[in-house]
Amino acid sequence: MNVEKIMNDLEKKHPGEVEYLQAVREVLETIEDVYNENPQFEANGIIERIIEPDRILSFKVPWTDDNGNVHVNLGYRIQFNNAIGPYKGGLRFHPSVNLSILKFLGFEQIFKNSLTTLPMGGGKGGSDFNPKGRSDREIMRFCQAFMMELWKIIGPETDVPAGDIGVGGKEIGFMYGMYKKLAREHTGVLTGKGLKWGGSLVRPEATGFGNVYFAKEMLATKGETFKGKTVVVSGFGNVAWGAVTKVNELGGKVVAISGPDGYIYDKDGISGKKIDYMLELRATNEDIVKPYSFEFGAEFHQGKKPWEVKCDVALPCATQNELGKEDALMLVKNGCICVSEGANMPCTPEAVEIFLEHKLLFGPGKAANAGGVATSGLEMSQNGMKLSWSAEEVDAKLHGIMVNIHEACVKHGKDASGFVNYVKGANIAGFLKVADAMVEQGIL
Ligand code: NDP
Ligand code: 2IT
Repeated sequence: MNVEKIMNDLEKKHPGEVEYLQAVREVLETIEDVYNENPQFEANGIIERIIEPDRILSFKVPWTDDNGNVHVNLGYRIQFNNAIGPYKGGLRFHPSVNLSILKFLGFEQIFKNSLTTLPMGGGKGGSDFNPKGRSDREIMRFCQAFMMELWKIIGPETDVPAGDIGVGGKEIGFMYGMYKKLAREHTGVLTGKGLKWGGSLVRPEATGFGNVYFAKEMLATKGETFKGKTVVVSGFGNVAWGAVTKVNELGGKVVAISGPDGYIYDKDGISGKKIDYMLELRATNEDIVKPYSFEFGAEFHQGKKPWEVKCDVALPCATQNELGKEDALMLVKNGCICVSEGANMPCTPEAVEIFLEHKLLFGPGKAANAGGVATSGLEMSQNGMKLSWSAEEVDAKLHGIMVNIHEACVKHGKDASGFVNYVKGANIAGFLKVADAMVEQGIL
């Protein structure tokens, strides 16, 4: 495989799609050896076929605000690869959404879903709609308008969307309602549904829980646990909330958490009712973390990232490329031993290089945050069987899946010195299964 030639060709076809090109390069660079050892991959054009999505649906979403003004947003669904199962992946509503971001997310999702061991292909979608400051009725009208287009290409055996940034239980509810009306059927076409109409227990907290389970496995390879560890988390959304909750359960102390307004440092630890308070703040759509500093007497660092806080474990859980080289150097200098990505691609390639160079335990998103989509897969199973499992059952399965993903990363990522490069391990383990399936199914 000639990585530079493939990347040059891809860049010519998709100029300026920075995030997409970044995600593809990382995978190609780490699977190169395995690819070359398996001539059937080259003979079947696996790389050329896997780096381009099967198809992209792009549509306009017209909707009316509470004052009667008309707005038009862009909507997308990227069906990337369905070699091992129906397309599966979240929907993101955020003003920054564009094709490059959705293609990077859809591409990552192929390997992440493969790692879960469940039969799910890769996809992603979303819109540049900004839900911030919008009323519930405005969000409902937007979600309905979005689904009027999306429903044409999704289905429980075809493509199963879920949440991501800006899309939680409320938005899934509105979209599901419209799908049900249009398709005239009550099926598991979306995951992250409400518990009363087909959702799975533990799905809301699954990504954060899974991320901490993965970090726990990484720590165990060094004879360490979360007990007494100081932890720093970025973002305060669905994933960060689950992660903070689980760190507390395992005896760790979260001393910093961030929002777009900056971060708070709480030396006493963010736990119990403080977590509930953060959730309330988020629901108000105002400053996310600043009011916390008044309520609990914590320090507020406006416009700053939390990576300057001394910690043992860092969990970036906000968005892509939020942790750069300087942040990585700061974490290393302060003695951080483990970084586990709750978000998708939150660490820049330069930051990842520093973590690997300094032999930190570094869990890449496609392995470390796979607990969310894995539990979506469990929701699909429950929908298919028309029954529901208890929280304990789902959590036990989620935990087992994260342990297996960790094992797969170790198997494919351990070098002669015993150091585990989890980036390499995750990419190889995720890739092999999809590539084998593509070879067996012929050129399509
Ligand atoms: P949420 O919308 O619940 O929270 C996202 C958080 O990140 C919020 O605090 C948000 O602040 C902040 N944020 C979003 N975009 C930006 C930006 N461009 N710059 C700075 N801050 C930003 O999303 P999730 O918690 O669901 O998702 C967080 C990350 O985890 C994403 O990378 C997502 O792809 C990934 N992920 C999510 C999964 C899931 O099941 N939900 C599964 C696996 C990965 P604000 O709201 O103020 O914008
Ligand atoms: O990035 C992700 O894995 C998600 N947003 C969850 C996808 C899903 O289908 O549950």
